[in-house]
Amino acid sequence: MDDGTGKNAGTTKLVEAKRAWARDGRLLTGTTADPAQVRLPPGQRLVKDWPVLDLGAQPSITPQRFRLDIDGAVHRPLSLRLDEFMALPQADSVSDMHCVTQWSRYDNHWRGVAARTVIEAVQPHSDAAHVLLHGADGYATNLRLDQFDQADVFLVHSWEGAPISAEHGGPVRALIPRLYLWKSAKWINRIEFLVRDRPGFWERNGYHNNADPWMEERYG
Ligand SMILES: Nc1nc2c(c(=O)[nH]1)N[C@H]1C(S)=C(S)[C@@H](COP(=O)(O)O)O[C@H]1N2
Ligand SMILES: [Mo]
Repeated sequence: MDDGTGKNAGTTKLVEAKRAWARDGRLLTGTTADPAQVRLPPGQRLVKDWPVLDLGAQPSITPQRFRLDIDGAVHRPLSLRLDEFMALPQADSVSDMHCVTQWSRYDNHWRGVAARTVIEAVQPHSDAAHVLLHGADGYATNLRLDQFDQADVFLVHSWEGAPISAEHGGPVRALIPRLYLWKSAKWINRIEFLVRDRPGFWERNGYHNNADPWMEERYG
């Protein structure tokens, strides 16, 4: 799916539709807000449920098949089995999520491993400035290392006290609550530290590289 053609006709249609939205600037309100003042970003509406959104190929990651590689521009690359990942220091976190398709959900209770725990463990090279998060479905999404290196960024395995379901990216997904949710890779299997930025799937298909909901950075 590297060129955005997707895995089947349905996926291709979905990607095409979203490319068209990006071209037309659909959903843009033309306003921005200060996250310190305004909890709900511009153009968003609150939901109580948690919608499922992906490219349609939901991999089934058994504990045996799970692997998380953390590599690239780091001094101590890691390749973790699920039990090794679960043995890392765990933390609870509460945060909001904001999807570019205009829904937001407040007060999600997460449990997982802090991004900062992982960063400390692998020791990024001094010139590492970006990360690319990969999913087991072939998806990828990029962010700056300083955006990943935040206290509210986690690799989560539980939501509201229960394991994250397969459709939401379980057993482990990324969670970057202050960026649009497409930056939060589901079924995460690789965190690649980079010296130079490299766009992921939606970033190559019309979405914004930075994805700040309060700046309404929907499209690139
Ligand atoms: N591996 C993977 N992660 C992914 C995606 C995907 O297709 N594959 N879709 C992204 C997009 S576009 C969104 S909006 C969110 C949706 O997460 P959810 O289905 O848990 O709501 O996952 C993001 N992470
Ligand atoms: Mo999305």
